[in-house]
Amino acid sequence: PLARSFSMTSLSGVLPQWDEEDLPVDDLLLFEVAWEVTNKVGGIYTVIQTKAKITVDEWGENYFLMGPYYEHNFQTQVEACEAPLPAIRGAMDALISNGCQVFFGRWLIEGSPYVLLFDVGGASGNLDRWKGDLWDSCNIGLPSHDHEAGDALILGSLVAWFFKELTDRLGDAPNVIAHFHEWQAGAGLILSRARKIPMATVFTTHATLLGRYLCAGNVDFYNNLGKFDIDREAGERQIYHRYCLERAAVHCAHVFTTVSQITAVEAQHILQRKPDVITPNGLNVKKFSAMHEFQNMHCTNKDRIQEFVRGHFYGHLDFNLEKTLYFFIAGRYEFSNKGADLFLEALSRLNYLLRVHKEDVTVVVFFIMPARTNNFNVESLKGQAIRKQLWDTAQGMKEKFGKRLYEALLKGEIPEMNTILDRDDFSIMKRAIYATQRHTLPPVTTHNMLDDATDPILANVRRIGLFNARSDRVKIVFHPEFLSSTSPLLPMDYEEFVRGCNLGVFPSYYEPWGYTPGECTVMGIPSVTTNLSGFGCFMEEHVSDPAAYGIYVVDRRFRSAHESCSQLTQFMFGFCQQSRRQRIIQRNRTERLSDLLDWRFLGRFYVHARLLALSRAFPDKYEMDPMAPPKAEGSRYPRPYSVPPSPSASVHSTPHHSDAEDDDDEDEPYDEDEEAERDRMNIKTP
Ligand code: U2F
Ligand code: UDP
Ligand code: G6P
Repeated sequence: PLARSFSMTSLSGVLPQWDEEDLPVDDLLLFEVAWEVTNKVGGIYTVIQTKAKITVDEWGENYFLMGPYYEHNFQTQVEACEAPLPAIRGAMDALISNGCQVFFGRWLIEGSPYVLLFDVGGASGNLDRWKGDLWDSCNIGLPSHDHEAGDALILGSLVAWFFKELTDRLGDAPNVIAHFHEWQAGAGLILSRARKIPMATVFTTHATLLGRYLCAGNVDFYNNLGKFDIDREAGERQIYHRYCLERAAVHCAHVFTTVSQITAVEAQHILQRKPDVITPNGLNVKKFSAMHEFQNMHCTNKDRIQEFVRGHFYGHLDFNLEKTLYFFIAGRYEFSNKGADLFLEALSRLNYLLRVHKEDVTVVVFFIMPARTNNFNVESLKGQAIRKQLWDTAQGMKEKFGKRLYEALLKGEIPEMNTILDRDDFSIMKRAIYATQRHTLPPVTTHNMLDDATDPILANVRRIGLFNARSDRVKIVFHPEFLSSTSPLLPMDYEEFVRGCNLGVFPSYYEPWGYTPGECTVMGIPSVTTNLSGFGCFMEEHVSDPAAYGIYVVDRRFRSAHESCSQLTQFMFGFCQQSRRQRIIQRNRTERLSDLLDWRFLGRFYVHARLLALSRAFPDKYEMDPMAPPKAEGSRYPRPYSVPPSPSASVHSTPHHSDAEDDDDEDEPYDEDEEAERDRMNIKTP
């Protein structure tokens, strides 16, 4: 049993408590600093990039993103231009005349925000001096072997220097808000505050360094949150200096925020400050003009995945592709943090259940997690080549057949079907079929793995024995590289792939937010998440019956690993028992949750954090009434009106649906649009 004592109610006060008036953005400048501005590393890039549009809509020309300069990124993503404000140009010139390179332009993403990028490599000659400055201002010393921390300090020193030059030139107005993300940007905040630069500051953490390390090390994290000797733990993992940067930044900020309630509790213990505001991660939800467009997109992309499967499983296609479901997990390869361990265990049980219940469903499961490889393996490439060859053979025969049929019809005859193709044609077809014989099982991985023997996914696949045997109802495909539309194997980009799948499975143990299930949601693809992920908790809080909407939340907090695994297995088994029609209805519901994840709603938490920071940095100018009554609760989605409380429960309570019935949409008086309309009217709008 896990963490029964772990309570988060104490943090409900972190939601905005005041009705925000619009910020006087014309009299302000907003800067957001992050290592991932124009530079994709992980989820923070997604935060910054998807949020840009609504921030530009609000702030217009007064919004600037700051990050590291990389020549390649600049050339491919940024359109250089002159900075609009004389004060910004002046501050840039001050740095440039001292030998540091600063670049300005528009980032070519939706919203085209301004970016200010600092050449970290070019300024590395100053590192030792800046290490001294850091030590003098806050007694944090950086070891020479940690280049990532060194780079973070260089960026921070350049940023703080820029802000000093800028605010000197601006004087009293406009006021500056500087919002820093994650410890890599933290040095800029620490130095700015040590130098008493007059600006309002916000710091957002997207995880805690120590939390990530402790969880990856198989520690019972959530039951022991209050008990860790944090300094010693950081020291033992050789991240003490990084931890100090992170913690100092947290305490220097006027306003401290994090991405979820669960990470707020973690931060309170690990970083020793309670977040002032929770700033959940949103998405830039593009609505598709046609109502059911995303259903069609599911269908066409699923066909493309199916083509891959036809090749990969050549010679073993004794399962019905019409009754095959596609599940996947994707993300950075943190085996246990991302819950791949639990997933594999549950898949082994699912395989057993599908076999004993003699279900005719087959599940093909993709693991998309980058590991060290030496390119695609021969067997996988051969599979696709054979599929292509069969396709070409079929096309050739079709043409011959068509031509002879045409000739016969011209003569007024109906040809003898048995003789329309000759002996040679049959030989060609037989040879093509013989080529599909194989003496090996379809491979579990698509690449040559460098650490084959020790790789955790492969090691566990060996242990549970899921080797893609004919009798297995669960088949595994491990693709240890992010997807790309230029791949010779599975030529799809990630978004297309997600759309084509039936279920995303993300049973994370450590996940401050977790973008992957949210991305599934806005594409109308159901997913599994957990109550240890920020996203999962957020959905449980805002949706009455998440499972009915295709969001399955595995309880990893109050149950043992064994119980969580059983629950995950039941979710997946229940999903497999749904008819096609039930899946279509479920996808419609899933997609309806999109509004909840849209920055147009979630962006207001950022607005609140900025106002709070202003009121603390410039109390005379920006007032906030701390006694104002709490604002109304956020939006909440009720249970869908029609039918079952949850589709998996419905399997028992509704008459069995056969796939034959699925094509007939008239057989049931069901109106999805009407249901949607009723749901909408029940949402307390944000
Ligand atoms: C969080 O994801 P991130 O994309 O920020 O995760 P990483 O890019 O892996 O970075 C996390 C930090 O931990 C450090 C790393 C970063 O500072 O340098 N780190 C490390 O030093 N050594 C390691 O072996 C592993 C990590 C979060 F996890 C998601 O749930 C959120 O969705 C996302 C966006 O908010 O932020
Ligand atoms: N992702 C991707 N290509 C892939 C698989 C995943 O670009 O083949 C992206 C995915 O869209 C998501 C990010 O990687 O935006 C993972 O973010 P998440 O918040 O789930 O985890 P993090 O890496 O931040 O811990
Ligand atoms: C979409 C399409 C349907 C298709 C279905 C497949 O809804 O509009 O034409 O039959 O997807 O769904 P499935 O859950 O079986 O992948």
